[in-house]
Amino acid sequence: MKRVITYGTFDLMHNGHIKLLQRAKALGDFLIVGLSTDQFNTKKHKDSFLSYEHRKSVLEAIRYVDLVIPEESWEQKVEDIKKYEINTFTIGDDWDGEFDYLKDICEIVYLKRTDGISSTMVKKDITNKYLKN
Ligand code: C2G
Repeated sequence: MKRVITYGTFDLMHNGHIKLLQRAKALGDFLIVGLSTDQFNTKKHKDSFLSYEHRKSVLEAIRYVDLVIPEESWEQKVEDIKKYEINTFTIGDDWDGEFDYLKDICEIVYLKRTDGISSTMVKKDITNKYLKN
């Protein structure tokens, strides 16, 4: 069984996230998602609209996702890869090169980021559409 891991905030799930998860799963047989906790989001200078528990329940309902674990620090990736016997680490190429230090313990795949959509854009569009009137 080929095991894949990826990490992210996955706020306000959109097709950029879905396409990432779909391609991540296609890299193996079992996909683990390290989901950024609300506390870790603060360290990432990210403010997710939905709570960790809400984002976790959405991810767990997606057919490509087999397990969701909390992402609480930048440093946990090495430990996670060893603990879950990961073959492949993958993430969008907006992170290109940032995680090459993992190359000694697993394969690294940077997947093309989907253009034209982001959680930030969704938040802005909702604001413009519903709060301006
Ligand atoms: N993504 C994508 N296309 C988009 C938006 C996001 O492919 N239009 C990908 C990102 O590249 C990432 C995943 O979807 O691989 C989750 O995106 P975010 O929730 O923005 O994750 P991020 O804040 O980049 O967290 O330790 C790694 C970090 O936790 C990654």
